[in-house]
Amino acid sequence: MSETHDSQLNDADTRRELDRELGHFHCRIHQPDDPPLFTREPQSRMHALHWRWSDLSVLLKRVGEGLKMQAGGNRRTLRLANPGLPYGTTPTLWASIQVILPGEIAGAHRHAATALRFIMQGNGAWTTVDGEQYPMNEGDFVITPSWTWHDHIHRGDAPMIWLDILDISLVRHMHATFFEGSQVEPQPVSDYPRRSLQQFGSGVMSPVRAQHHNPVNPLLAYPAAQAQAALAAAAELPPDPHDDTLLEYRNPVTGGPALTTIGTRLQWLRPNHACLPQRHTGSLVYYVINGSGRTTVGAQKFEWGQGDFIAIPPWTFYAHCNDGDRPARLLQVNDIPALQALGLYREERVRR
Ligand code: GTQ
Ligand code: FE2
Repeated sequence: MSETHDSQLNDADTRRELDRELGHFHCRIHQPDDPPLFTREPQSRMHALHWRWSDLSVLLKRVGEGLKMQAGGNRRTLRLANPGLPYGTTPTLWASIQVILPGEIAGAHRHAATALRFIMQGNGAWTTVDGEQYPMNEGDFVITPSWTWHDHIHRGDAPMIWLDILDISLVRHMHATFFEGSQVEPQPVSDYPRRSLQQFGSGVMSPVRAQHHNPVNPLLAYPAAQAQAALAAAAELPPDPHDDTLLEYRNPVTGGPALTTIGTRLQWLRPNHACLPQRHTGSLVYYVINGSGRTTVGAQKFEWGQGDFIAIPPWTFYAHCNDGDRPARLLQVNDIPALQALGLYREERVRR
């Protein structure tokens, strides 16, 4: 009886034998030592991570002083590398800090990967995206939708840095990588170099019949002053229990996130408000614009301050707390739009 039962369950030898034959036909069957096809819930190999500004600032100085821009594919960047992953910062996103020196030109190219930039420090650089040219000053948010030509020029007189986030890992997983260009020269600038901002930048009015615009998002630049004013106004309202005050950089036409695969948000954490834990599918990268606080991510606790970065893996509980006496402002970048587009977004919010 037990022998029959056993041989029904244990066909390991047959499986292995058959698998060898099947391999010839490029087929296979599940083997006893294969990991399970499904886990009950996501088990990310990405590590929760905290990069401190005190470390980054020293490294950035060395990168800025030591590395030539041309040698690095016309870009000089410090990448935030996650030790749990073969490459990138999260399963989908690459976060890098780009250093540009006065007078430098990061020449034109385009790629299938979508990019966004948030200016960390400095003023006087300009980015040109499909012929439109926007200033890059501290706190500005500018986007490079998939396959748009882009180059950056620094006309200021001191080195500057900004955060680049691209969905390179997502595009790589999809085997959808395209790249063209790498010209040293900047691209020509349009006669109407601020058109997207002039048409769509007010946030409250949109043109009834728009002139030519980018198909992904007609708005390419989100100046700091407007976004910060919106955040400060919203922060006067009662806090959300999980996120305090969290605003999304929107596509003015769809009302959805500014980019199709990447979500970008500004967060305000008021003093003496401990957010409740939440988890969701999708990964996060945080940049601390100013202020200080702590964030628990799974079993870890990160005490952060201005200029720090935090990466949060998918389906891991996290909760922020501002224990300083001033508001803290953070930039949150996520891959939630990609998960939503695929029907894979889920969230759990712990109630008090
Ligand atoms: O500025 O075009 O950090 O193409 C990585 C790839 C920046 C850019 C990065 C890029 C860029
Ligand atoms: Fe690029």
